[in-house]
Amino acid sequence: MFMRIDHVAIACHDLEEKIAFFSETFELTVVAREVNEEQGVKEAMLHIGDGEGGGSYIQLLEPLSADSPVGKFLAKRGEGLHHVAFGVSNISEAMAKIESKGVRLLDERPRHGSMGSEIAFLHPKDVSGMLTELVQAAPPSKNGENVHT
Ligand code: V0V
Ligand code: CO
Repeated sequence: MFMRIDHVAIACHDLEEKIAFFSETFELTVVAREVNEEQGVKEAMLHIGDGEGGGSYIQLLEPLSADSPVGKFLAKRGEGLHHVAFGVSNISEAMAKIESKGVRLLDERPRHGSMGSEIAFLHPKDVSGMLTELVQAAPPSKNGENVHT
């Protein structure tokens, strides 16, 4: 069901500061930036890998408000690893299969994610304390433009 690790997400107070740190320290490139009102985040994706066949990302998350998921996480735990996202080919099918095994879904239906993806979260308490995200990537666009940023 899981084809790859899509991204590892880090909660932070200051997105620009963390972008500078990760891109300079690890020689990573920012490939997308987005404000996602529904998820309550301002985020950036830094690409890892050889650029062929998708690769994976570090996702940096700054909360839009204190009462958002990432805002609450920062208040409670401080900066750090927030979630791990796995790539699936069919998110609705994966959600149904996972739910049938007794794992609680935090989303009843897929939501809009970074770079045109569809995403859904699983309850961390049912996955050994790991907030887990499913990602169905957007189909590759013909002209290479990301229409979702
Ligand atoms: C909370 N808990 C976590 C956690 N956040 N455990 C592991 N990792 C995390 N990130 C624990 C928390 O310590 C509590 O355990 C328990 O879960 C319930 O947490 P809570 O503080 O009472 O509840 P809330 O209101 O903070 O909700 C937590 C959940 C919420 C996970 C339900 O954050 C959520 O719905 N997250 C999914 C959406 C999301 O995170 N969006 C932002 C990323 P104890 O203390 O009771 O033991 S958006 C994104 O990734 C995008 C757009 C993308 O990839 O494209
Ligand atoms: Co994510």
